[in-house]
Amino acid sequence: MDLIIKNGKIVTATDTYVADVAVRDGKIVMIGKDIQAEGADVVDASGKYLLPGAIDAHTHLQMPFGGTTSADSYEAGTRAAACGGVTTVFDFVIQRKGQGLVEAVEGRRQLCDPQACVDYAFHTAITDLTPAVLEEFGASADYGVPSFKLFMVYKKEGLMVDDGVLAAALEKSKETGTLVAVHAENPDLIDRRIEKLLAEGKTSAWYHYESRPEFVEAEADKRAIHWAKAFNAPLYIVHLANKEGLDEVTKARDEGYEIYAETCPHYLYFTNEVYKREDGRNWVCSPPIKAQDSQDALWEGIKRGDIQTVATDHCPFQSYEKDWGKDNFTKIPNGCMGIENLYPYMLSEANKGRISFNKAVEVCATNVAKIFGCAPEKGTIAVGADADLVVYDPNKKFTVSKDNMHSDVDYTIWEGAELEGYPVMTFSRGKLVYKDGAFVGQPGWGQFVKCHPRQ
Ligand code: DUC
Ligand code: ZN
Ligand code: ZN
Repeated sequence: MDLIIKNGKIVTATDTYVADVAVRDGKIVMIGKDIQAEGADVVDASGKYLLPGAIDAHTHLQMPFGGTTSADSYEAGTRAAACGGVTTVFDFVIQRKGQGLVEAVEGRRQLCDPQACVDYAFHTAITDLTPAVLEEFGASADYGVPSFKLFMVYKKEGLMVDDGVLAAALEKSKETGTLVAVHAENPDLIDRRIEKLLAEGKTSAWYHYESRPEFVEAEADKRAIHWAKAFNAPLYIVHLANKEGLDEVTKARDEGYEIYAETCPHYLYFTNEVYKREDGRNWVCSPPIKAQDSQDALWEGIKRGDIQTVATDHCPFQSYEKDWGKDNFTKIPNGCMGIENLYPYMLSEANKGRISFNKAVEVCATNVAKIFGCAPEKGTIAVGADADLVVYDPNKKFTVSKDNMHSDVDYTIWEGAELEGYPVMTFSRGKLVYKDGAFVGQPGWGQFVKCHPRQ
């Protein structure tokens, strides 16, 4: 035995109980009472919670975007992840025009492998769905990347696909056991609204929200769900932020369709009021943060189970880059940070009684592993699973500040957020990577997680 974590209150998506967890060669090998083993490191977790490491289903590390590259490298992003109790990140590979799917992933792995401080998996954002790429869905799944994202926006940026492409991908996904995810917003409305707002001299961050309000997102959610239903294909809507779209998800699920929805911590904590702030540009992301009624609906959706995952869409930019849009909101690189805040925030909400700890584990870890094919190795505490574990102190009070975060970005939108409880240790496959506020892991430790296609 290499490690025994004793007397922690183990929380999974379904159970809560006190026990010891024993780890050998990076795997959980025993769970029980009074486990003894000579030579093993022993951690006393009495009075603490022992949780599965979170899986961030949605990050953009070191990604060329918005005229620059997102500010967290794989090293910085996964270092911050470790310090926030995230032990696996799903990052997006962007397929270049003409590029094969496996080729795109292999290229990204070369960047990621030497830098990753925790384990990582990929979704591929398909920008060029040629017949050859459609035929490669199965090969990508066999390689370990059985999920694809399609952008219904970002026309000028060359990322957008049309409805024909979306429908073709959905149809193919069914045959190949893969899963299509969408960024849902209506591009034509956005472009017209931007043109009008700028012509009227409306250039502040608030108008980023006004250019793509609730109904702009809801229409695309409904359209994507329509196509998924038409082909009876599973669909995953990333970063859902509006009530009307969620209502459509709920309806489709009630009708028996396999529709999944993800939301993000910034949609759960902030409202569109942030865009009225002098530093509102820091919250500019797409879809934008919506009004209070959407936030309330998202929390209800989590409680009902109609939102299955909470992930970050971590895509930070430095202040000077956000400043490019001081006088024109369309020049602000889109994206917010959250990789280090996701689990502490959701767990703090659990600690305050808004949701159960089991629910926080379910949406931040277990459901992600199940939906994207890395269960049973990831996402829970069970014999045979990877020893990706978080020791959480429910009594530790924590105020988020740029100075106690571990990414490379020079500010945080979470500045001043007061959390009840905080992770005190993170283990990645049994290796301690974070302890009491400090990163203690190493770049290159993280491994590629080969995800399984759906059955
Ligand atoms: N939205 C963002 O805000 N940033 C990255 C990509 C995206 O869709
Ligand atoms: Zn997106
Ligand atoms: Zn994203």
